[in-house]
Amino acid sequence: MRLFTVLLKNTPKIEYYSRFSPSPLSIKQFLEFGRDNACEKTSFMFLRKELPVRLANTMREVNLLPDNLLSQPSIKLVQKWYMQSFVELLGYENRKPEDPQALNDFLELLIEIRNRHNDVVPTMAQGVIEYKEKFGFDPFISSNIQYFLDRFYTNRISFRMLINQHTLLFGNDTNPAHPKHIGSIDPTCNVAEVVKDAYETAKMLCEQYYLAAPALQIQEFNMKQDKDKSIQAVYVPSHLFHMLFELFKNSMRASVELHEDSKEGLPPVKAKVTLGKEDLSIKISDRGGGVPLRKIDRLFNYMYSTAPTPSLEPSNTVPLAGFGYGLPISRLYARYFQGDLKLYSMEGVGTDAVIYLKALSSESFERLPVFNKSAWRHYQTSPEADDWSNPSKEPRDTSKSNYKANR
Ligand code: W6P
Repeated sequence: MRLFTVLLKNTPKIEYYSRFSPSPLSIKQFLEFGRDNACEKTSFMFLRKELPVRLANTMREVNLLPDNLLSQPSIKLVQKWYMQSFVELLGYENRKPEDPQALNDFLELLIEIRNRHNDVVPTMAQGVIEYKEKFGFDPFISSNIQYFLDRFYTNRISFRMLINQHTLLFGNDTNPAHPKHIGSIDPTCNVAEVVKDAYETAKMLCEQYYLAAPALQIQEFNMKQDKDKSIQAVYVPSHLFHMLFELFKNSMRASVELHEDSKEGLPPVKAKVTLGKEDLSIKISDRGGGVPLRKIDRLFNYMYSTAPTPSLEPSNTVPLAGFGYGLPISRLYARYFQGDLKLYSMEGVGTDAVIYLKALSSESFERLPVFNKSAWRHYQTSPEADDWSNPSKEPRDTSKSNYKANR
């Protein structure tokens, strides 16, 4: 069936499911559910409703994008994937949880859906490129896209989190490498170990490309647990790795490019891991020359950081490319469980990047976008005339410079 026909037939269902708000879970809840005698039937009954709810909320929001963007072929392709997954999930509305066949089919469907959605991020990026090539960079569209993609990718992170928990807990492949993990969660995640891991991986890329890489120095301040024990988190190590790897790539690139020809050698990248009552924080500091404040926002801007004509081929991308979608998506991973990722740069010297995580798994609830009136309003606002003064080139020309003609 054509997309149009499928869409027409299922519009009432999308509408129905999008009226429910997604139900956020905390890491503690993920853990408790998965820990002892996790029940596949319960998980099945939760997911056959929650997954369509999360899909429908996001699908409604996609439709609010400007027509010029929606009509790009890459965006259409992504919409098709969402529609197909949504329809396939609806096939379980009336299946019996007592039927072992239904449970097995459902598990296989989740794996299929996960694979289908593997390339959503580069494909959406391609859509933004297609738009930019045809219509150019527009600050209004850019802020629309920023708002949308932050929510869309957060939804995707959450969707994959739910799928991964189900398939890891109930698939036959019980994770042999990490028997202590509950699905994708490590209840005793050694943060410094993940820091070292991410550093080593970035270092290999850096050395391949630049034939040198900065050293790493790690410091820990455990103000909460056993003072001399390394800091542990209840967290998804793959999320943490993703963020740290991205930060290390950026720090290494800046450091090597600034100090390539200097005799003093490469300044090390320093990592500081701290644990307080509320926050578990990880700071990565480089001496790579920093970024002026004016340019910091751009590092997180999707439209700005999509290169004009990149290729989807990984072989054509530069190692340590950085400044792609890596930073904005890393920040979404941090925010997903109520943390954050911030950059503090001092131009001329270097940059501190800080990842903030919640120290308590009972406080790390999923932070999920909801499709509602308030979200809808974000897409309707027209570009306002600026409500801050513009410096004039000719000082005190009272005849025109500050005359309120703009709006
Ligand atoms: C830089 C630019 C940057 C982005 C993110 C993390 C670290 C750094 N260092 O110079």
